[in-house]
Amino acid sequence: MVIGTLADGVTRRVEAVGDGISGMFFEPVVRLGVTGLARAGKTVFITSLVANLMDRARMTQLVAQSEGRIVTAYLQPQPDDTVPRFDYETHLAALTSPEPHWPDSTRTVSELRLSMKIRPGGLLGGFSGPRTVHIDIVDYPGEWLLDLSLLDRAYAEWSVEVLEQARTRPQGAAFIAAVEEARDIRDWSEPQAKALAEAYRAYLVAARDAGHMDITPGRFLLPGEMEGSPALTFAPLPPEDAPHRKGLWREMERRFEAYKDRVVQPFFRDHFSRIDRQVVLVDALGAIHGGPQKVEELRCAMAGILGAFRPGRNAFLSRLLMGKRVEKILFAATKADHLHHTQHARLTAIMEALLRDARDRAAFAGAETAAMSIAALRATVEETVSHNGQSLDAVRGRLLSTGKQAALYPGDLPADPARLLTPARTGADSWLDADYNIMAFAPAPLRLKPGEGPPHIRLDRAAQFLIGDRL
Ligand SMILES: Nc1nc2c(ncn2[C@@H]2O[C@H](COP(=O)(O)OP(=O)(O)OP(=O)(O)O)[C@@H](O)[C@H]2O)c(=O)[nH]1
Ligand SMILES: [Mg+2]
Repeated sequence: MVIGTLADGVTRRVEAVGDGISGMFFEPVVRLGVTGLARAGKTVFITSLVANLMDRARMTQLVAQSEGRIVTAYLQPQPDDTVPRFDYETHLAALTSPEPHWPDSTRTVSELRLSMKIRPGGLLGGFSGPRTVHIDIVDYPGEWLLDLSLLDRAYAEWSVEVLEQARTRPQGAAFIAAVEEARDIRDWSEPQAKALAEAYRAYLVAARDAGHMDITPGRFLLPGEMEGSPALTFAPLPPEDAPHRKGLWREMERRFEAYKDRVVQPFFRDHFSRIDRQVVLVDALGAIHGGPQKVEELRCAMAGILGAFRPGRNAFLSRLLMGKRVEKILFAATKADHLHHTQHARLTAIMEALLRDARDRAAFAGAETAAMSIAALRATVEETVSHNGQSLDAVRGRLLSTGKQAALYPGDLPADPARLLTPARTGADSWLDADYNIMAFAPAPLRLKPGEGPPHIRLDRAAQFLIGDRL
């Protein structure tokens, strides 16, 4: 009895010392950035990833888990006191309530620390106790990354480019009219500047809602706490030959520069520069459904995003990073539960082709990159339906719009990605020989057994690529 208690006490003391030592000396931290354009699935991804890392029955492709080395995983206060916490509990409650619904759209950067106790593998395994690895997950909008391209550009140059684009789009008509009126204004007033910025923002919102991805400045859609400040109250104006020193053009130029200094640079300094691993979520199915032009925009957006991670991309970033670089970048097509699994390999091949192209365009070298198709939260079941005497591999789920069950056959993705990427590159208006459908499904009610996280598709593979080597 006495010996038992004594021994118990001794091991606990040793444990406490061990904790103290690792706390004092070295607890590795992996900073995992999660990004993607609006509605790509960032919030659902983080929520399901964290839930599945805490309850790991569905994470068999995570090697540390299959080797039985993950002792426990738990949430901890994050290290950064001024960054909003990722609201994990609220998002999980939305997804797992008796009447599950998708989480609300998020507007800003947020962060969550998940700590894992890991038993070392290999020879050391038997000798040392578990060590702690902290995973700091940072959720930020992909639009903010695309702002990096503004740093190398002057106001006049940027204006010409975005005005040209706006002129070709129906959503831009009202804004272009406002620009014509604002030409050469010398005695401008703040309400005029504001009205013009508002018109520009309205155009960006409409363009985004129509599925366009080339939207700058990114913060105009997600203004956060700087809403209404001059750095967020500007708009492109056509170049003027001799802009008046106090005219509207000069003022807009000044605000554009302020945006770069006060909004873009701080984001890269405070968040981006500290990321070790990155996942970029991509709604590839949505783009394919949207047609060749959306796929082309997706391709440009992927190159733009990847370009932000290219070492030596611009002087400001090089100074900031001082040789540090992101080690792994995963491009994941989300919402793969819209497809029967027999088509998943094709979606992955399309993602791989897009990634190859993005690497070429961005002249990217360095980090290890990979492409996958995943679903962070599986909302469908597979089903084979017969249609005109043909049997089709479909998926079934509850429709978001009506709440009714429906089967979806999204169309047959081509085995050769070039069948999509070539028409996209050459500016085709529609897919020639195919039609792709999509439906918005609501999350399915879940009945989870103890130890199980929410159902997913290949979230464990994604986790293995991103953090597996550090566990
Ligand atoms: N079927 C299915 N739909 C998904 C999945 N993940 C996301 N979605 C859908 O995509 C929508 C957007 O997901 P979010 O996680 O909120 O996306 P987000 O990137 O955080 O969006 P913002 O915060 O608005 O930028 C959801 O409301 C769902 O409709 C998934 O794994 N399966
Ligand atoms: Mg979100």
